Formats: sequence, structure tokens, C-alpha cells
Amino acid sequence: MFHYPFDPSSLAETARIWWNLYGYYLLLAIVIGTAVMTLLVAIPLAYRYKPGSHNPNAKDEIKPGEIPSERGRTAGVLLIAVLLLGVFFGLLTQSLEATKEFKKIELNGEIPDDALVIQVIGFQWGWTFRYPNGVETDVLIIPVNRMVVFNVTSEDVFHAFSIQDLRVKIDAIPGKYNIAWTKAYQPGIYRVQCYELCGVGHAEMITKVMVVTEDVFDFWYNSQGATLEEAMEEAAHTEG
Ligand SMILES: [Cu+2]
Repeated sequence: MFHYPFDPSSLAETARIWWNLYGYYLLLAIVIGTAVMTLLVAIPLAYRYKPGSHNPNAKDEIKPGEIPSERGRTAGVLLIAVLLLGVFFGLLTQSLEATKEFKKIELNGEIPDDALVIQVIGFQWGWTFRYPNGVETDVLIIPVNRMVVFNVTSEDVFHAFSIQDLRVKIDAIPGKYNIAWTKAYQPGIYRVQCYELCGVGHAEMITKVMVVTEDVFDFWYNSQGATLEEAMEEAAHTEG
């Protein structure tokens, strides 16, 4: 809906969902930030000390024990309060919608038939990706335009599996499987990183995800553990 610089929503469906939500929050932050900064400048200017008049706004002065008159502000304040409530309610609704979309596999209780399900195992300090055909890798390889479901766990301490560019993040907890998903829109290489402080090697708990075309992925997947370079060559060969 909104388009800002560094918009990642063309990279993946998950990126689109969260970036869209981020747009609402950013817009509100800009409106409120502008109002606050304007008042911060305008009020000291309007009520500053002026020579010859100790209190230029004496009519506004409230004396101890006196109840100030409303001076016609109640309606304005009420209007702003109602508007803000409306905006916050809108944000709440949008946030719930985005969360529901990201959690849809758990909520629906079923994985789409054409989805690729990859087991993601975090450990001190690295990642193992286990594919349905039994192949295990330390680099994540996924096809473009296909739903990829991550079944995330840990074999030691708490970690968090994340692909920042695709806006995927989920806790990796020993003894528990957490589900995340994405659907990448274009081939590319992105970073996989641990987002839960998990020991001295935490900062190096990084690998990459390679989003490849369906052809390359199929060659790689069916080759049962060939390198991705081989699969890419093979795919290029077939096309040529
Ligand atoms: Cu970690």
C-alpha cells in the first residue's frame, strides 16, 4: 500500500505483509512526531518573555485554589482523543491481520499441498536445513514463487531463525517446533541470522539463503546433495 525507499515487499510475500504494516506505523509516527516537534518550537516562541511585560499572558494565569474556565478547549481535546482512539484501533486491526496472515499455517492447522517443508535446526553455533528427501545442508536453498514452510527447532539452547530481507523471524526452541513460512518472489542471496543471544558464537551464527528458479531447485533437489553450482550448470545446459 505505502511505498518507501528500501521497500522489500517485492522480495517475498512475508516481506510484503510486514512492510505494509510498517507503513501504517511509520505514517503515524511521522504525523505525531511532526505535531510534537511543531509544538516544541511554537509554544516557547508564543509564550516567551517579552520586555516590558512580566507576564504577557496574565489572563491565562491560574491562581491557586481557582478552577480554570474551560476556555472552549474541551471539544477540541475530545475530538483529538476520539481521532487518536480511532487511529490506534486501526493499527490494532492491521497488526492482528498481519499476524494472522503470518500465522496462517498454525491457525489453519494444515500445510498447503505444494509447499516445501524444511526442517530448520539451530545449534551452537550454526544452522542445519533438512529437506524432505533427507538431504541436509548448512546453506538454505529454496525455489522462487513457491511456499516454503520452516519447521524450526533447536538442539541445545534458545535461538531465533531469521531471514531479515524476507521478513521471516521465529524462535528456535529445543523440544519444540515453531512454524514460519515465506514465498520468495525473485531469485537472490539473502542472509540467515540468529536473533537470540545464544552464547559467545552468537554473532557468527550466520549463513545464507539462496533463492533459485524452480528448474535449478528441482535439479539440485533431485540430485540428492549435488552442489548448487552443479545444479545451476545442469539447468543452464538443459535450457540451452
Ligand atoms: Cu543462536
